Amino acid sequence: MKKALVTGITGQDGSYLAEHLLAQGYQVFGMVRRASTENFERIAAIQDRITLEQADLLDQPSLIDIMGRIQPDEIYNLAAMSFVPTSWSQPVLTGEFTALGVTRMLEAYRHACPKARFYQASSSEMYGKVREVPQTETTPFYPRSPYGVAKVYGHYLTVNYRESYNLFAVSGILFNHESPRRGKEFVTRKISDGVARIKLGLATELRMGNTDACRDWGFAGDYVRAMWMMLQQTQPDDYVIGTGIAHSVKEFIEIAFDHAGLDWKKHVVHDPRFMRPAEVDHLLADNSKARRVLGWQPEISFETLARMMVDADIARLRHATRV
Ligand code: NAP
Ligand code: F7E
Repeated sequence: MKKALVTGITGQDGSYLAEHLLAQGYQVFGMVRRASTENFERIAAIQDRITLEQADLLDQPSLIDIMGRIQPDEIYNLAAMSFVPTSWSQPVLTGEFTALGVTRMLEAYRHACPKARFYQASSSEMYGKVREVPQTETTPFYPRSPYGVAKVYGHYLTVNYRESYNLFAVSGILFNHESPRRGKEFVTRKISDGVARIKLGLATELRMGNTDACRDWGFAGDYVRAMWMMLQQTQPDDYVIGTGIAHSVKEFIEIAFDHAGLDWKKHVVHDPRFMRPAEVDHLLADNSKARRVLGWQPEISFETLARMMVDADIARLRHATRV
């Protein structure tokens, strides 16, 4: 039985990846940081089938300790401070988690279990103010937030450790991916949750920032398959993962409100508090390498994703409030 260690297992991607790995017959170990209250909502359904280990990206000895004890075959480094606006208000902590955290993970890996395979969660935010359209594995980076800058560091460090120490370390450059498990501050989930609240009479308006921004949005369940596929190749390499189709925030709003039988113009209010100091205007993936080499392709469309998220939030709030 293969062993996988997943950091960030309590997050959106970690929970879907853990389910995928269990379905492939892996023994799954999840790294969690100590908190005064448990934060296991997303992994509640699989908690009795996985092993949780306490460690922290800020604490080098704890990382060496869990990798040394578990001796994983595969390591998926998904843990990070992942919300872009917080990276301006907490830039130093973002650097510690999202940049230096990768160094600590790679150091633990090369000393404690160098025969393992390592996945780093890189991001389309590295392209920022894009240098070419669509973006490929060779498009130069131009990050627009402390988060994007930190991810560029983690990306190049992963490449450097692969080349310096001959490790099987790969970097997945994933474009935005969403699901009913997405954190509620990210734009898609903010909209689906807002639509559900308005539909059930719990709210009347939804306050939004820049609705002209465009992203290449996919479904998180499809994207964790790509992470796993990258670690099954004969050679370590980096891959862009996205759908190849971009949509605006406004389009997501229209589909989500329409699906609930609501007119978005009556409810959506512009709020400058949600504008960013530097914006990423338009991201679009060229996923041809992933399709060709990995045989990966996305299954869930943008429209299906938006409707799935609205349905899930309406069902969740109906259950919670018995409306
Ligand atoms: P998420 O839902 O925000 O989850 C982040 C995870 O990191 C949580 O489990 C969190 O634990 C953990 N974490 C944060 N700081 C930690 C620390 N100091 N020590 C240990 N664990 C820590 O993020 P996601 O959407 O699943 O994304 C997964 C990864 O992919 C992240 O690295 C993100 O930056 C990257 N990424 C995401 C996307 C996307 O569209 N979703 C696209 C490209 C790249 P707690 O539960 O304790 O907070
Ligand atoms: O914003 C605009 C906002 O916060 C998307 C993370 O997973 O994907 C994510 O980063 C767009 C931006 O995601 C609101 O200005 C408008 O242009 O959902 P988001 P993100 O910043 O693209 C990448 C790939 C990651 O790696 C990150 O970890 O939507 N927008 N109005 C808004 N965004 C938010 N959050 N809230 C608004 O009210």
